[in-house]
Order: sequence, then C-alpha cells, then structure tokens
Amino acid sequence: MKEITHDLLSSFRAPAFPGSFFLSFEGIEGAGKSTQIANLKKYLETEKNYRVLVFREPGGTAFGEKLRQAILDTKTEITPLAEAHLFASSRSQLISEVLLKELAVPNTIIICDRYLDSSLVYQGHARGLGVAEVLDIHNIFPLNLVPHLTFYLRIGVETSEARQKIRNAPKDYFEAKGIEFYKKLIIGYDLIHELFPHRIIKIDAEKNIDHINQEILQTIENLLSARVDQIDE
Ligand code: T5A
Repeated sequence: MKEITHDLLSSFRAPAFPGSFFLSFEGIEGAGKSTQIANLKKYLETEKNYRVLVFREPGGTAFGEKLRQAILDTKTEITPLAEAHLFASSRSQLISEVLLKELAVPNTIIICDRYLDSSLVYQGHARGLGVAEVLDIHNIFPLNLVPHLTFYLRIGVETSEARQKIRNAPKDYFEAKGIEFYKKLIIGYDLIHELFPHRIIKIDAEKNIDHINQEILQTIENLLSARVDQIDE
C-alpha cells in the first residue's frame, strides 16, 4: 500500500468563494447525519439568513442517483477499486454540475450528506484499497476540493445496529457486510480524523439529538465568524 505523504494531503483544499461555505457530515449507518443536517439547515436559514442546499452522496445529480442505485442495490460483489471509481465519478459530476456553480452564489452554504471521507473510510480503509490510493484518485481538480468543515458523528457498532433495526429497511450493499466491516469503518474514521484534524470535527453521536445539535451549532458559529476559507494546510 502507498504511503500517505504530506504533499498528497496538502493538495486537498476548500473551495474559495467569499461568503459561501461547504460542509459535510460523515459517520457509519445510523449515526444521525440526516437528522443533524435537517436541524442545521433550519437554523442557518432561519437564524442566519443563509441560502442552504443539501446534497447526498452518492447522488445529488441525475447521473449520481443512477450510480447510487447501481451500487447500493447490487447483489454481486464489486471490487474496491471499481467502487472507488464509481463514487468518484458521482462526486466529480456533483462538484462540476452543481457545487461550484452554487457556491459562487454569495451567502450560500452547501451541506453534503457524505463526501470524500466516505470513500477514504469505506473503500480506502474498510474495503482494503488503501487510503493513499483513494486520495490519489481524487488528486485532480475538482475532486481535490474538500469541505471547510466536516462533522464526523461517531457511534459504536451496537448503536448503529439498534438504529438500523428501528428503521427496519432492507439492507443495502454495505449494510449487509456485517459487524466486522462496521468495526473497520470506525477505525477508518478515527484514522482520517488524525489525517485532517482541523477540518474534521469528531462528535460523540451516542448523546441525545439536542446535545449533538448544540455542539454542531457552536462549531458553526466559530466558522462563520472566522470566515476561514482554507482550514487544513
Ligand atoms: N459510501 C458512500 C461509500 O462506500 N463510499 C462513498 O464514497 C460514499 C459517498 C450510502 C452508502 O454508501 C457508502 C456508505 C453507505 O453505506 P446512505 O443511505 O446514503 O448510504 O447513508 P447511511 O449512512 O446509510 O444513512 P442513514 O440514514 O443510515 O444514516 P444517518 O443519516 O446517519 O442517520 P439518520 O439521521 O437517518 O438516523 C437514523 C435513525 O437514528 C435516529 C433517527 O431518528 C433515525 O431513526 N437518531 C437518533 N436516535 C437517538 N439518538 C440520536 N442522537 C439519534 N440521531 C438519529
């Protein structure tokens, strides 16, 4: 496996659009990403007067939604390399077709439900392709654009299972991979938190919904007042 060098990490930057911000949420299944994104969107729109757009990955464009279905509904095993390229294709289309155009509109906040870090953790770490290999795939514009801030909602495997049970939906391609896979995901997320310690904010998402929401809002307040364009350098 390749080495993760400082040069490689430093080629990933947040997009520089004055007054606009790009955020993402990460975590294993059931971490509470959709729940917290909905709360944050409401707050930013009503209390801060931002124009807030939410996208999910894979997806966010017509092409991306087709890829989402193709990947998550597949019953046959895809290689980790193929997975990584499929997610990167969806991401590349989302950035070019939507994100860059929308971020150019002042006072916009884009929130992505999963982004690059999902590929680093799922394909790079848990599926064994290698984190450096996945970073390499993304080491080209515009795939090398990363959010200003990423909220990693950290829960344990048991909590993930319990929350999935409540939802009671059929398991998709990754959900069906079982408990050992989920353990690897948690290690993977902790690893990429170490790689991008300023961009990725780790939050204990075992706590209740309001507590987590308050922690997120506090961090967002700091970002909005600092108006930092490039955090991880
Ligand atoms: N993938 C994706 C890759 O492998 N590589 C990539 O590059 C990308 C982009 C996408 C799959 O694709 C993989 C990763 C995934 O396997 P998905 O369906 O988009 O899958 O994402 P999921 O993570 O599966 O979405 P979930 O809906 O399961 O998780 P959320 O959004 O984190 O959780 P949420 O908010 O829906 O909450 C789940 C339940 O828990 C409750 C909620 O009310 C809900 O019932 N809940 C809480 N309960 C108690 N306390 C809290 N704090 C709670 N927060 C939420």
